[in-house]
Amino acid sequence: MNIGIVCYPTFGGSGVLATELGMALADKDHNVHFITYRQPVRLTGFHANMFYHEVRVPTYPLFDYPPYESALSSTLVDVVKNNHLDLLHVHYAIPHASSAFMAKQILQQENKYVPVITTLHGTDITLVGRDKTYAPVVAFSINQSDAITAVSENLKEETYKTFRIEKDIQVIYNFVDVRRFDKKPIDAFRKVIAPDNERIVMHASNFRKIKRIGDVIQIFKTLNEHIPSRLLLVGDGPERHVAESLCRELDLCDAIRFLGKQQDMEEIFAVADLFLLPSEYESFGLSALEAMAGGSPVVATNVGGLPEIIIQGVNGFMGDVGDTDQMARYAIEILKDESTFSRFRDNARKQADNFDITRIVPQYEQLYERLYKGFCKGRHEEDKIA
Ligand code: GMT
Repeated sequence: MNIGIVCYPTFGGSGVLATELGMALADKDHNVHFITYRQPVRLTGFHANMFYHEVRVPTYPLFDYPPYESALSSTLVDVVKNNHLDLLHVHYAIPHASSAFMAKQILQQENKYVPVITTLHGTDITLVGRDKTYAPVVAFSINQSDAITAVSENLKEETYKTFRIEKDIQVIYNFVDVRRFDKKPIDAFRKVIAPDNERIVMHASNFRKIKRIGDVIQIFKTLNEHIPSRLLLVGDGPERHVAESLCRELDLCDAIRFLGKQQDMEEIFAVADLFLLPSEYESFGLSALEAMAGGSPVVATNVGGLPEIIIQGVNGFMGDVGDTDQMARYAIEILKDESTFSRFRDNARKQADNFDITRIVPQYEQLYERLYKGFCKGRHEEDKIA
């Protein structure tokens, strides 16, 4: 099939998932066209079946806000027509679902039909999407999609609670390429970070308020008082300066390393012993799944879709939002001795297997097939009537 993928090209989970999906589909002989305003961060290397189309958003002195949504719709029309795309799969509703709807309408006027799939990722529903500035457009464009998927049962429920959605939402969980993440740690890297064999704890995110970076540091502080440890903070974002100040205030600068945005996440996950994700909300928590694939148990909050991947006391623990003492106790429980730690570690890897790329990507392919066939049938019937 010829598939168009629209996503944010940044380090956020929705862009990562969309890029990994596109690369997996290209490996399975589909032609995949990424349509984004910048090359997606995880889109690396050459692939014969993969194409990249940049959305150019020209500026003009009149525009305080260049109209990205219109530029995206026009680019979609162009790419669909010139590359004979069979469907468009947009990730993150805002503004991708409404741009795709507009493109579909334009194409229909020229008797070209292209089904649109919208995958909901999280804050497009639970935070930004429900803001009344966007809500009517979000609800309308989701309802206009030919298929809607959500990355967890929790997000599906949240979507039905937030908007009047008249269609079925199919849950297709996020996935991880277990083979890629199951790496041997690079000894030299471990030695540099933890020269005295300290435990290595990790957090990775876009450092927004919802991630509660302060809680990551507080949990780490208590853990480090009981079990000598080092904390790796991967990523960047608006809360980074808050995190840096807190490290200084708590006199933890020597124990915490800010690694910034990183490409080779699997190398970093491989040296980690524990992953922390004390977020206010996570629709799924893709970074937690990638951590598990790398063999790290997870201590997180019991919110959103996290209970769908973390099994309490088996591959990690969940505590209440903000209860850093409890989450620190959980971290200590996991790392207290080698046999407990290795049990958690094995269970984390086993759970990642349940979300392996080979199990999840076929679900998207089946959805594409179903839609494509339905669309062809509809078109055929319309032709007969005409
Ligand atoms: O908030 C982020 O971490 C980024 C955001 C995104 O859309 O890029 O992530 C959301 O989508 C991810 C991929 O489906 C999920 O794993 C994250 O849990 C979700 N984030 C939130 O719900 C806060």
